[in-house]
Amino acid sequence: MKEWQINICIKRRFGKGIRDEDMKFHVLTLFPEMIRNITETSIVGRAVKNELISVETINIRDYSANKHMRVDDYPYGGGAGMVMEAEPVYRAIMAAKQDKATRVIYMTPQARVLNQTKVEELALEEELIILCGHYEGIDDRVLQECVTDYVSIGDYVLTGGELGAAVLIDAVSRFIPGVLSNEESSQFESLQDNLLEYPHYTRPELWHDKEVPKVLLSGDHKKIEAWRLEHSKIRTQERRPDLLNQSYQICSLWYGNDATRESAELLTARLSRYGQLYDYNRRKLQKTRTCFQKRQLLIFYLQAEHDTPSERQPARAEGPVYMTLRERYRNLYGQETPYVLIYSSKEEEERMQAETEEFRMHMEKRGFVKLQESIFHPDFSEKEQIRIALQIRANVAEIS
Ligand code: 6GU
Repeated sequence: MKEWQINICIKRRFGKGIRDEDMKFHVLTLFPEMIRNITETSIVGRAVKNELISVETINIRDYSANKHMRVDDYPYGGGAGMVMEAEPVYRAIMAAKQDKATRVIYMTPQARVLNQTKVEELALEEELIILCGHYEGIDDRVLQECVTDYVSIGDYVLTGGELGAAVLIDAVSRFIPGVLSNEESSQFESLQDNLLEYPHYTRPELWHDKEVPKVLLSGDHKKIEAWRLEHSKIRTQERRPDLLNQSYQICSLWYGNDATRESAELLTARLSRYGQLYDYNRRKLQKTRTCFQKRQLLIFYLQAEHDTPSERQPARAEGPVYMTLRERYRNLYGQETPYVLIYSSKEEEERMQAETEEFRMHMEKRGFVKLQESIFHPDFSEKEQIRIALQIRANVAEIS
């Protein structure tokens, strides 16, 4: 690792987020006991007790329009099995729905399989309605009218959606601050980088003739991080090679003062456990020819103060001389390498328009592809920061 590639993965700085959001789950089901079971025990149970999340179960049968409390009927067109009627499901949804915009998730094998990105996205909501079907399914008309998200938990068929709902609640709850005792643990995760976790070890050092890898005993954090990244990759190659071509190394290139550095550190850590920072205030780095690969994602951070063209003089006695983007990054080469531009404010975005367009053309010739522009600032709320990180990840997922 080169001297300017400051590895920031050990930095844990999410404590300061001001965030009191909890999460309300409304589960619509014919078998509320199945849901209660998971919400009364373990970590999810503790989170409910501590009022970080709440799980309300609504028995669809209570909304039956029928005096026998029946909720299902024979399918039109014939065939085996029963179909849940639209009306009771509709009434149950309406009972749960205080806010018109609340997302309604239908648990079904006929959907995309839940993944970590979807979980994080759902964790940004304040409330979720989860609909569990049974029998052969639910009358499609109520689904068309009410459901916003279809979620499966894997390519197999279950007897009902309740286990899926339990999985969803568990996975989403981990992202609600305070649910996990160590808040950071949900940020630095396996799968965040589309890589599996490296192997873990604890005492004793020798067990059944097997030793703990020596580097983990060295106390050298840089070496340990490098070892972990390497073994994450090896493990992913062995067990989930399909994930590797969705995996990007985050490289944050910044130029400016401590505010820019902070912005770069924060967003990088939100995007990746293994992100790297390149301090382009360094002349040496500006002069060094640097080639990037296809599987790297470059993030450029702009900063109002330093990037104001009127400040072509030294901004301050100690500050760097203003350089255009193109001058600063003249020695970069890519191979269809995607990049993102980060502005620190809306005003900056407008002011920089002409220059960033010139930069885009310059970069295109050098083998880079612009992915997006965003505004990011360390003072943004935690939610907003996560939203921006998710958006970048979603765009990266689209090109891979
Ligand atoms: Cl969410 N529901 C049901 N019934 N079956 C499934 C599923 C969900 N995910 C995979 N199979």
